[in-house]
Amino acid sequence: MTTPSFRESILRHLTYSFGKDPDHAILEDWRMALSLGVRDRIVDAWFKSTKRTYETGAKRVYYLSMEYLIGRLLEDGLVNLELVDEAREVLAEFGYDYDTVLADEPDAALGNGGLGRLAACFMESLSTIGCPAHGYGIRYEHGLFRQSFVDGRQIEQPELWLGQRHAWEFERPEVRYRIGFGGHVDVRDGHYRWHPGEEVEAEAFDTPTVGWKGRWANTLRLWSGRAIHPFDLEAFNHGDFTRAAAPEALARTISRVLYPDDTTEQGRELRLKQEYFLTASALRDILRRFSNQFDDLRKLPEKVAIQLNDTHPAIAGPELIRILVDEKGFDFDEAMEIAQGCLSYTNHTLLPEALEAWGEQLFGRLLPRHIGIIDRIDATHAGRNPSRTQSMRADQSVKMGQLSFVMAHKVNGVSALHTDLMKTTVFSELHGLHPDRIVNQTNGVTPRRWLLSCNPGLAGLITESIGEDWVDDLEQLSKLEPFIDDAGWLEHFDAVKRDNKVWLSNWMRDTYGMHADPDALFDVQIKRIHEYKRQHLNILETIALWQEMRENPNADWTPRLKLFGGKAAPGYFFAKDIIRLINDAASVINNDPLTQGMLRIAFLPNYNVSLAERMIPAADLSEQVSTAGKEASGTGNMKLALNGAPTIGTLDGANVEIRERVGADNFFLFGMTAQEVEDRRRVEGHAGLAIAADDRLKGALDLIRDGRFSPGETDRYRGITENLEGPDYFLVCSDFTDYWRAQREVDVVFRDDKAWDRMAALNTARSGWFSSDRTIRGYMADIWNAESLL
Ligand code: GL9
Repeated sequence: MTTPSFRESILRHLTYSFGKDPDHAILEDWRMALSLGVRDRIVDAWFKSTKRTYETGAKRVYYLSMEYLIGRLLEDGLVNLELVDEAREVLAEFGYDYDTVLADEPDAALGNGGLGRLAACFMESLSTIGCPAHGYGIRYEHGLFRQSFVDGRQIEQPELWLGQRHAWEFERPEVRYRIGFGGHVDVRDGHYRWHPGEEVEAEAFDTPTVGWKGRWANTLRLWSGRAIHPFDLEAFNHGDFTRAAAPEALARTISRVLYPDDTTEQGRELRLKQEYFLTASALRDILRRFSNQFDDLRKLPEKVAIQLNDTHPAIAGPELIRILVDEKGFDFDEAMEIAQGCLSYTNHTLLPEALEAWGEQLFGRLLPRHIGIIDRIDATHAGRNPSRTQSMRADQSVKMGQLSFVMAHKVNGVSALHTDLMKTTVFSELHGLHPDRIVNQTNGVTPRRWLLSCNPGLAGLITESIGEDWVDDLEQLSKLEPFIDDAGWLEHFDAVKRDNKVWLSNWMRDTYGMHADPDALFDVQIKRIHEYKRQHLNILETIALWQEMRENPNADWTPRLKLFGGKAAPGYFFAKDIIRLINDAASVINNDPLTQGMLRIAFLPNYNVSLAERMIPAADLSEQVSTAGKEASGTGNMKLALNGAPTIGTLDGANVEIRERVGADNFFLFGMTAQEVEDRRRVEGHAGLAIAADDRLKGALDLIRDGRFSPGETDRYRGITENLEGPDYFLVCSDFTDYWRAQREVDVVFRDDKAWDRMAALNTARSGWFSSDRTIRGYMADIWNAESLL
């Protein structure tokens, strides 16, 4: 069989998969035909990879995650298979613009933020490296909500990524598992048997994920909820149509929505059900695959590595023990050892409100067998934990962090600082008991998406300068350093950034009617809205700067555009107030004739992966201003540095390592260290002291309190001002003065074109270490003991 050319393949799909000829095809038909053309090639790579994994009997990696923030997939496939030029030509031949076709694809927003995006970068890197792997997750019908602004306020609408045709998945109706909840547990002669009171079916949907140059492809398997008896015919025949359809509706709710919350646990039964649904289906699938190939379950840790992406799939420990003991006849201790050999756990945050703990009532009602197993794990572990201070059962709750730690052979943090803090704070005692268990794997980002495809201008300049090997060996970017002394090269680098800024500015004008001057400094803060990330520190500084400009309008100001993007959890009212304040400040400041051309604010709505791909290449300055000790790592910080935006930031998360690598001279450091933060919190009235010592800060707070940005409603931002003047837990006031100082340093450097370009280019040249390929290699070596099959 001869492989058809890419062009033929696209046209064939248009005709035979969608029943259209080129004259009648609409944009979506072309997008789908192109996608299926790409998918065919991915499938070829996929089959080869699967075959090779079976033949070698290699160890497989399983990534269990409640979130995969994959965004659009068409460009990913085209870029990794190097089909971009051909695709562009074919589309042009039929009068279609490549970028318009790509933009027609909905974003798969099956995640909230960094944790979900990291999972997506990891899937791509696992394939690029050729590590046999499956990602397991939930096929949410509704991903993260769509955000819009009405009078500056965040409005949430349901996201319907499956509302249009989706090219990338294969439904696997033959792969279904029954997942139980509730019911009771029988004990007979010491043997336990769980009889669930309710069951749903999990059905698999597979998306192949291809790596660089199509050398390897793995599977992202997402589970969808189905009813076991989808239709109650008896009810229907009695005319009760609602009741007849109820079982199906109920079963489907389990995969209906992604919880739109990044930190606080909803305490909702459905969330716990989702977590068990994902984990139990994944484990069934993993064991079925293992048993097809091997016979002795004691060999499981040799052939299977299961990574828990945060505690959300922590029930994997007890579930695996349950299967081994209740269904396969192992004794408890051996089952626990096998499970520990397979499992490892990544902690993604130290925020106390994000550490999952379930009420034992709820947990015991939903998973009556598992709560017994957890008590047994706890008792077994108590041999090493006599004080029981780190017990997973305290205050009538089940603590998933402790459970994950005890059930894992390795536990990792996501940046050097975060890993150190894990050892000295939440997990200090468990770390004392298991001093070799905690390891660090600093996060990374895939350079295929976050440089090669999102920033073709810069990628082109890099390839022209050092060849294309950097794409899967990002540390080669260091070879750019000598070019940075070449004035012509640096000008080229500057021109690329400028083109990207012009592009974004045009896009903002066409899409939102917003004005953005490409000559201004594009100062970018894009991330979830949270007090610890301190978007309010940024807006306070903006307001203070505006005041200073008004007082001195003829001074030689560096023009700035403050760009924001990010969503607030729907129930997080403080964060929503921050959004509104930024938008309110924008309306006032953007319309002030006195500061026109000097200062603007733009909050782009509905921040998602695709918007990030547009904003990051155009950024001049990266805002990473979290309270030190609170941001576990950050990954946006890496994407921005890689794309030539120096950071203004605190010594928090991976900022620390970014600064070490790009050099202190190429990073605008400010603020207290994690230790100083702890000390400062103990200073009584710290916020008041900071305000009294800084007239600019005081002036900005006064303006907000006096209703300058909320005419006719002076108390609109009372929540914010009272918080900042009172408890100010995140120490916005105490870090303000130093932040202001660092921002003025930015102003000075930015006005020296050469100096700025150098700094920006050095950020790119020295960010190679932040590739997720490096991170995955670290996991393979230190945690999974897995090998590449390439
Ligand atoms: C997070 C951390 O807050 C980030 O600092 C980190 O970079 C990522 C990935 O490790 O994980 N943990 C977490 O719960 N979220 C993170 O971003 N939140 C969301 O994903 C919304």
